[in-house]
Amino acid sequence: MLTGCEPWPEEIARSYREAGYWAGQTLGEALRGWAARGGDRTAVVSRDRRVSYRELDEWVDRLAAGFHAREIGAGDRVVVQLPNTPEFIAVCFALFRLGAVPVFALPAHRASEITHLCRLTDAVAYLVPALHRGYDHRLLARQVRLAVPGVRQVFVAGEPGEFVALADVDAAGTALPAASGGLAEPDPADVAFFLLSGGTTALPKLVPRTHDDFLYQARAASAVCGLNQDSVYLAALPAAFNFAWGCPGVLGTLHAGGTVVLARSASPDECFTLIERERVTITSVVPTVAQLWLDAVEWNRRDLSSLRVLQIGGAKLHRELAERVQPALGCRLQQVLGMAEGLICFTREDYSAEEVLTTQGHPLSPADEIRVVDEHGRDAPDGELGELLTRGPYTIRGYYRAPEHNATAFTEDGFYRTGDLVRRTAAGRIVVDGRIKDLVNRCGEKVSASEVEGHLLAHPRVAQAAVVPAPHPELGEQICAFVVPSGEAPSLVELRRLLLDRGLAAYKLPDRLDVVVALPVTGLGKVDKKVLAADALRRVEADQTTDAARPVH
Ligand code: J2J
Repeated sequence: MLTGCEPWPEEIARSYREAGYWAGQTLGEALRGWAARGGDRTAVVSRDRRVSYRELDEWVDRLAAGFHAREIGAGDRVVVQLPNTPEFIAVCFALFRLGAVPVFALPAHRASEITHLCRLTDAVAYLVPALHRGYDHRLLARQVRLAVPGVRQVFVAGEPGEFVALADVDAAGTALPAASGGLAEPDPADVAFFLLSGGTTALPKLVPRTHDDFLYQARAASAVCGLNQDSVYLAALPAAFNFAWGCPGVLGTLHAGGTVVLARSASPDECFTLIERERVTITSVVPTVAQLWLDAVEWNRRDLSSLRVLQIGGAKLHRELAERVQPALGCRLQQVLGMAEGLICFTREDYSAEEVLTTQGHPLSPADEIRVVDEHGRDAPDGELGELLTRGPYTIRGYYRAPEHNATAFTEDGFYRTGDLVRRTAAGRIVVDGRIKDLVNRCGEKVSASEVEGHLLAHPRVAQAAVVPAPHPELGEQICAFVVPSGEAPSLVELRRLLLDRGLAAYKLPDRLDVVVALPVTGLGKVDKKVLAADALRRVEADQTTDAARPVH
């Protein structure tokens, strides 16, 4: 396994193989099988293109050959930041075939996140769109190359500027790597790609996912959702997000022989049009997007009757919203509790209506092990709140190159501490109550409080800063910054501009600012986030009643 990654203990790995969870196949090989079965049926659709299974497979081979010719090979890390386009899928599979390891950046990431990812992984290449949502990613690539010279090559989907056009990598006539000296297939037990954790640390931790473990996840999720050749999955969220990539998402749909439809944004306009045009049967969204859709459906004229399942996950789904899904969209709701690190829970078709509305389901795999523990690490009885711990055939044993963090994020016997506060019902369903991690869950995007705090402290007139969540009707949670100024307090606008200038993704900017004379501290002298969160809630409520100082978003 790639150095810096924590493998499963040998005996456990063997048991996962013997039980058939790990099939000993790489993602690149899997696509060959899917293409052999799928042939000329449509694998991927985007706004303006349709790619058949056969075409996808051949395209992937040409790209693999092109990357190989440009000296990208087994074990090389490549930061991939592409929007939902067929290129994203083709590039990832091309890298899988070479044994190179894509690092899944999100389209919203900027210099701060991308340079971190490139440095942490020693990436040799970076893949970007030319323009996305009005932003020129070639500018970002220039910054990244200056900051991290190890990034030898930049590939651009679109007009490349001084970089290499992805279209030139896709060079017909280049010898396939397999034919040009017999490149070995990567080991199915090795890392296929890196997902980003929604974690608590200042910058995202990298989640190494293996061919074996992820193919199992996609296969099993596809089975739970009953996908088949007639399934049409709409990727409304970024395909680089685990939820849209493999729960069952893009990979689960390709495994089932269905069709993946790629939306550039989760807007109801675009997604409803695609649902009608492509007869989409299943899609997945975060609660804030679900809310937008449910509001839009009232005036929307599109025919959404093909939709059978709306998966909602990524953040707490409130009952009032959950109740609106079936009547408004005419489809079944499926709640999904997932995490880049692994474990996924789904509500199932045979659940009672009440369970679907109020629980986040039970684990995907019979081999998923779940514990709910109190603060002393003792198992909590059913119905009692505790932290969710888990291990299993698709849950990592450690983050990449993070031994110190791993020492606390995992138990000695390999359980991942999710940081989620849950209870288990007598029927074994998991209900998420909140979280013990230091995060703001804004529209399903996990924003690390300490990361934002670090950047706020860079302002010369910020002496102390603390970031906590507060509820927000549209965002789910909003980012509240408390600042102790030195001298004249900076304004929210000023701080937001500073954070943008420092290369922070826009979704991490504080929604509100409260200037205070001191931060509350615990007995140990740490900032007391519980007190602060309660304070933020009071202030938000007070603002609502006086209708003053609306948050910026
Ligand atoms: C409450 N909190 C939830 C839910 C995730 C599928 C779906 C989502 C993700 C994801 C994912 C929640 N109710 N239904 O990877 O495959 C919070 C928890 C969890 C964290 C993980 C998938 N579903 N959460 O959101 O890695 O706090 O993955 O630990 O981004 O989101 O975040 P992330």
